[in-house]
Amino acid sequence: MLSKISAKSLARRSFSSATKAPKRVVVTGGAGQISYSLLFRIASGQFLGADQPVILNVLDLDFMKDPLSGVQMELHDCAFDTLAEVNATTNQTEAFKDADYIFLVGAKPRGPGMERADLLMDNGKIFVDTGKAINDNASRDAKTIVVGNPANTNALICAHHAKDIPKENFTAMTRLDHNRALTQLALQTDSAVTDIENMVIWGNHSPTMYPDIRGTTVAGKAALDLVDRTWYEDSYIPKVQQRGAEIIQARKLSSAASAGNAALDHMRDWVFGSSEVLSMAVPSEGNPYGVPEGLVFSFPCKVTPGKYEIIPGYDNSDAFSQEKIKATTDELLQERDMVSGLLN
Ligand code: NAX
Repeated sequence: MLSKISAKSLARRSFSSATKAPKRVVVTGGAGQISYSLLFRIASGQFLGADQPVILNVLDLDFMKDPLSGVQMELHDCAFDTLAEVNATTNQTEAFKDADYIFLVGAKPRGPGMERADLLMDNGKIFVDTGKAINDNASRDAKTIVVGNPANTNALICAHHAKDIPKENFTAMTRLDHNRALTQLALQTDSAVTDIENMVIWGNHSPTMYPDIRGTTVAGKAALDLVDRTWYEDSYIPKVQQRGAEIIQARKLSSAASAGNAALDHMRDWVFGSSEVLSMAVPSEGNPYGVPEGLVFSFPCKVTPGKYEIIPGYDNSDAFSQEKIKATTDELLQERDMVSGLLN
């Protein structure tokens, strides 16, 4: 049985931007480690700007209500100018009420001996309820990013059950993979990440993703002219694909601050636009690449304020790209088959 912990409205000192109405931002998995980084950045204005008050609704499961209330206390203790209110709750209806922006971070982790299919089903069921709760409570324009794994398929399920909200408002995060790909290329070419343009992650947020540098430039030069093809295929691609596992091995914990950072990048760029080519996992409906419809797939995207579009024109006809894109597409099709009972 879900219960509300508290919903204390803070009497904040006056905003420099008192004329702006607060935006409601929801973060699920609020007591988890990604949220412990993400929440403080949203609250401090790094998501919507220093002149935009936010009301943060932070959701976790009932058994996490004590740690969740501790996070709420710490948010209070920061006295952020942009934080109008912080509500810690274990009640989905309350969390998603009138939400403008939704970060779905919470998910069940893969336990010992658990098969991928079990993980998909267990999390899938969560995202059925979440989709319905968003549908029944959030703003009709609410924009959602799914971070909790398996992120692409969770987003698909969630969008399916939020029947009155446009599908394209549900996305999944491959921005961490994109950022990892940028930095690994910058390190190899002894350049800055800001020198790199046109990086693309195709497909699933999983080890089948395809980090594609065929069109990428580094300070205006073709990336593939600057690196060895063997390095690209045998070192770079596996490094980006397996970076999450590498972090777990080193830190004994999974990526947290970098994941929170990527979620913030994804949502901020979606809200404000960007001149960069960005990787976003988005519904595949109407995509120009022949990826089957009914998946949430990472494509190169152009983002203008409030709107993204899949960028057409990448030539994926070479055998290498075809094989990579097929592998990640097949995996997403298999995931969808495994949860087909949740997509009725
Ligand atoms: P933690 O285990 O630290 O925190 C997860 C929190 O979510 C817990 O407090 C848990 O109680 C809560 N939770 C579980 N189900 C919930 C539900 N139905 N409603 C609300 N809260 C719920 O995990 P953390 O390290 O924060 O990672 C969160 C998710 O992000 C995991 O699924 C993880 O696999 C995924 N990741 C996704 C990445 C991506 O690029 N898409 C990268 C980082 C991360 O691995």
